[in-house]
Amino acid sequence: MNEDLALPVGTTLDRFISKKQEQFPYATGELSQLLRDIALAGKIVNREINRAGLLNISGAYGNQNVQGEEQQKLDVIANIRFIRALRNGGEVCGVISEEEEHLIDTGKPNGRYVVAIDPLDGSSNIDVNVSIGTIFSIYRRISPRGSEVEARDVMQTGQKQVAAGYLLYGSSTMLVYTTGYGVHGFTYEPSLGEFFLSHPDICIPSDGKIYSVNEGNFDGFPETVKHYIRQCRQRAYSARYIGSLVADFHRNLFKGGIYLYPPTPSAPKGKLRLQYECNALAFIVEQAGGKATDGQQRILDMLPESLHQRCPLYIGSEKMVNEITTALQQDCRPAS
Ligand code: AHM
Ligand code: MG
Repeated sequence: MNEDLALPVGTTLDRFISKKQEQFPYATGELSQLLRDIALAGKIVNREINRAGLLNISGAYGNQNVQGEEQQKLDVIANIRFIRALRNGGEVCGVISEEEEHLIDTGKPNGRYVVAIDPLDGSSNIDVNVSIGTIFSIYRRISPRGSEVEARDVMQTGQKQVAAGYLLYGSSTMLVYTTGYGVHGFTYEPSLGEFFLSHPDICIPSDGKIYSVNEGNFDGFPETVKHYIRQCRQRAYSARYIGSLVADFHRNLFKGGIYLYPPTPSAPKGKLRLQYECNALAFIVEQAGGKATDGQQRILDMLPESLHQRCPLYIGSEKMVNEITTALQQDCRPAS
């Protein structure tokens, strides 16, 4: 018999999560269930994304779909899907979303966790069939269970994350996550409707030859960043910039590289959001052996001051992030 014909299909996300939970005798299973809820919402959003072109066609005929509902932009749909899943699950008492101005009380005061989410990241790529993603961070609440969620529950430093991950809707759909014990990647098999473990124990190369930055903003970057980018060019590094953070990050995670979103005069704190974008990817990259800073300090040490706080981001292979961070820190040292 040809062995290839009967290859095992592998480990499902569900099985993997259950197995990991068994290693912790006191685990209640709530975090596991929460990860499953997010994966399920991700499958639904993935389906919507794959039909996006068709939705737009029907949208052109009166902006209504077959159910008579208003056509909505995909980022709004994704926001609704994820928040609904988190609300229904019962493990989450509060959610903050890039798409929502205020903290959302899920009405589940017994929920042990709070979630920060960017439901659909890569807004400029959403309508044009280019890779986009979902980014999430999970924290244990600080306020007592049984009470209403409070602002302090969602204003924790990134190092307090108990889990973080992203979904990448690319040439295939992937879910990558960490609970602080390594980073694991799962690929979606649409015909079976399951995520399968495809990339266990992901490690980022300690150095790389890819730099990812919007060079259209070059003239507005700090001199030190300009100098770093010029060095990348002189070393003949490859410039790769999709404009979807998840996709750019994911490529660099596997190939080695650095993603930069520096401050500019029009965005003095950069563009990316500490709570929905930077923290989750910083947790993942550190777990994979890489680094993430805002140019001065570790992203995971930053205490958020407001819900939609922005921060510069330098993230990726350790040596590359060290090089630019050291240079930026020197800029800020008082002259002796
Ligand atoms: P978004 O949350 O509105 O999608 O913005 C975040 C995105 C990132 O995915 C991407 O890396 C960056 O914005 C691109 O910004 P720019 O177009 O300024 O290069
Ligand atoms: Mg975003």
